Amino acid sequence: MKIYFAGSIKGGRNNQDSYEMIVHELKKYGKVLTEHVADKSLTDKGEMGVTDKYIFQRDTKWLRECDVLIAEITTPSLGVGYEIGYVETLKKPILCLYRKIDGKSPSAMISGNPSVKISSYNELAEIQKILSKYFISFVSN
Ligand code: 6K6
Repeated sequence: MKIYFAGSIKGGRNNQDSYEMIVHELKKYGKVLTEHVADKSLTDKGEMGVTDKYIFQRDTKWLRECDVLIAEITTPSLGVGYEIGYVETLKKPILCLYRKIDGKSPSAMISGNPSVKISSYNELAEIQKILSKYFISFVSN
């Protein structure tokens, strides 16, 4: 299974620890196309040595190739929102995770969207259970 993991880059790297945990867990279920999104050394300045055009073409190709999109949406990101919309038009499954912080909640364009499944967590340790439950139902459907 090819998994596209989406997480904020230019939007801010405050939740990078969650991205790392999610990618660690996702590797149990398939090939993560976008492991670099969770990389601690990647800052909100982005990847060094590659152009924006290259990133757009590579990432949209991966979005067309993937079997599922898993997005961490706690830190709002234009890029992640775009990726969710792009995959929705391809009718692929989408799971969004967000961490309950300071009473903030995701955009209504995500939480009100019937094509998107959303799960919230308080602690990083909960991520493992959320993903295992999701992929068990994914395989049985
Ligand atoms: C390169 C040079 C300067 O800035 C960059 C940005 N680098 C990126 N590298 C890899 N993936 C990216 C990059 N920028 C955006 N993305 C994709 O959009 C990823 O798949 C993320 O899920 C999402 C992040 O969007 P922003 O708007 O938070 O950057």
